[in-house]
Amino acid sequence: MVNLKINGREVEVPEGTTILEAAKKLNIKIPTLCHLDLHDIKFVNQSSSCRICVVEVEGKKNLQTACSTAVSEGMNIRTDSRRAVKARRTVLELLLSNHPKDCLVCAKNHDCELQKLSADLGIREVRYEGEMNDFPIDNSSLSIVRDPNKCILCKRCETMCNNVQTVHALSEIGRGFDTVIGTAFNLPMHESNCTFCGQCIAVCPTGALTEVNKISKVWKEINSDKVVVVQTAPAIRVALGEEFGMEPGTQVTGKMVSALKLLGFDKVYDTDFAADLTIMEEATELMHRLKHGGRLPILTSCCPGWVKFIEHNFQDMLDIPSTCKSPHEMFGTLAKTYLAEKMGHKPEDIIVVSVMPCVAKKYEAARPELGLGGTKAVDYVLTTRELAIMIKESGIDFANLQDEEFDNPLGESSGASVIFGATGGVIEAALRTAYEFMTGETLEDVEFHSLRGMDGIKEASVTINGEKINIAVCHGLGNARSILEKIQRGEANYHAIEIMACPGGCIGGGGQPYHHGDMSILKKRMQGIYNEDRGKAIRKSHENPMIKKIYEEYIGEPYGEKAHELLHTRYIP
Ligand code: HC0
Ligand code: SF4
Repeated sequence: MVNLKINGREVEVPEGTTILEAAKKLNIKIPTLCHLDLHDIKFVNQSSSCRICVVEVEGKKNLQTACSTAVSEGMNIRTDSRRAVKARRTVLELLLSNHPKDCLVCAKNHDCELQKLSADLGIREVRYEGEMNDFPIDNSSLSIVRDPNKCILCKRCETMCNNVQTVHALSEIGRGFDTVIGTAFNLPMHESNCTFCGQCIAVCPTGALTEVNKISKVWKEINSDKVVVVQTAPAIRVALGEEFGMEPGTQVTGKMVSALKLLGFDKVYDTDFAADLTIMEEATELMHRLKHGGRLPILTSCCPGWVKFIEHNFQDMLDIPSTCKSPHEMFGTLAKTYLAEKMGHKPEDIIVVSVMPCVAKKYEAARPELGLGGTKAVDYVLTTRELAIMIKESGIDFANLQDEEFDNPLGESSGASVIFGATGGVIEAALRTAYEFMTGETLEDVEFHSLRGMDGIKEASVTINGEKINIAVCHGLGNARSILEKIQRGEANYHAIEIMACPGGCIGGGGQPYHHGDMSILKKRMQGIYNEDRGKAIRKSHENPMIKKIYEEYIGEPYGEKAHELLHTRYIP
């Protein structure tokens, strides 16, 4: 252990602790911009590039960066000396001198860490005026807008993309004033190897990386003659409340439905219904592969960031993901076929909007192989944050809304579908159904706790009909890469694997309310998801009465001919 003094107060911390962490123990906050420590997923951005956290250390001539300087025995530190505070303010003013000051219209207004720090340090003028960068804005992709003029070179996105996700889409280009964080050869994002997972957006402290905004397009549709139907992903309902001051994990399903109706959507449906449908198809596909010697392990295919990752990096393995479309695409397909017939509308008169925690879904919706003869199954994707803006701009008092129910026939769902939103949930839901399909027996205990939680790779074995089925779950693309390499080397003995691109699964998606590095928020959302499952009368997908009905009325057999035509897809090398 090491003993030291910070601002005159004594503290004892383990060897290797940084000044920043030691100060935290004394409830002394040293401001930072580049530093980010998401310890639950072993992600630390320690680039020391912003120099905001400088402190005075007795005996040292220069100020030291608290985020990267380890404590030593007898150290005497001042975080609040005039010299340290003045240096911090100067660094911040220099950053602001080359930053567009369009905060009022910036996508990050109120969520920007640079803006907040300027307010916290009481900056009232920027004393340095000089040249400003004028880089082109990259809005080439369907998911992400990159504005290098707002980048403060903190490298959080680079660490997230390269170290956590192992995609290596972003890195530093150029020198000095001309430095940008960009793609290889500074190509537009849509031409790069970016998976659109959106995790760079989730950690960007400023408005340099944001989602493509579709709010005005959706308003236009709502105010048109079209029938505009909306579906909501599982992970939205435990995070949307945060935008209205509620605790993370608060279940706002009923209020969310009310708000969507007030916004003017003609019908409000649930992606969870389609998640139940996915389970019917995926569980049947697994049984089919087991019975007919198909290639194993089967990999879940509902996460578009992950699908793009395997298409880029493991082209020899494109026969192992499940061929199931993702639930919101299944929903879109059924909305424009089954529902259109039921409602007596032409498919082209129906507009499908998905509210998702994810920015990759925006890109996924435009994939041609998921379309329906020239039209898209899903027309627009909004993130949780975009929905919150629509609710706020409409003056809806969200916190005091009465609960309302989803519309039917595509609004009824089981608890199994809700847990799709957290890492491990898809495979747990599939097991609840596969077990009963394969054994013909009732599964009494539906909760598979070994598949839950924030560990990067989780494993479990379940015995079904005397056969041991080996399961793995991973979240974060770096973990996906290690499991795929293990399969490639022939060292893996799994039957089924769930992969989600975002740490924590969809609850941690790049379109969710910003967590600003507080991982307890993800855990609370996760708890909210499991609470919602526990509160459901039906907790297995195949017991959802609407699912039974749609197979009887329209689809026929799970994994049958019509199911293939409507609900399955292929992968592009
Ligand atoms: Fe997910 Fe989904 S669970 S990807 O994580 O499968 O985005 O929430 O909507 O489609 O259902 C995201 C969340 C979804 C889809 C579902 C899946
Ligand atoms: Fe990297 Fe994901 Fe950001 Fe693309 S969206 S640059 S893959 S972190």
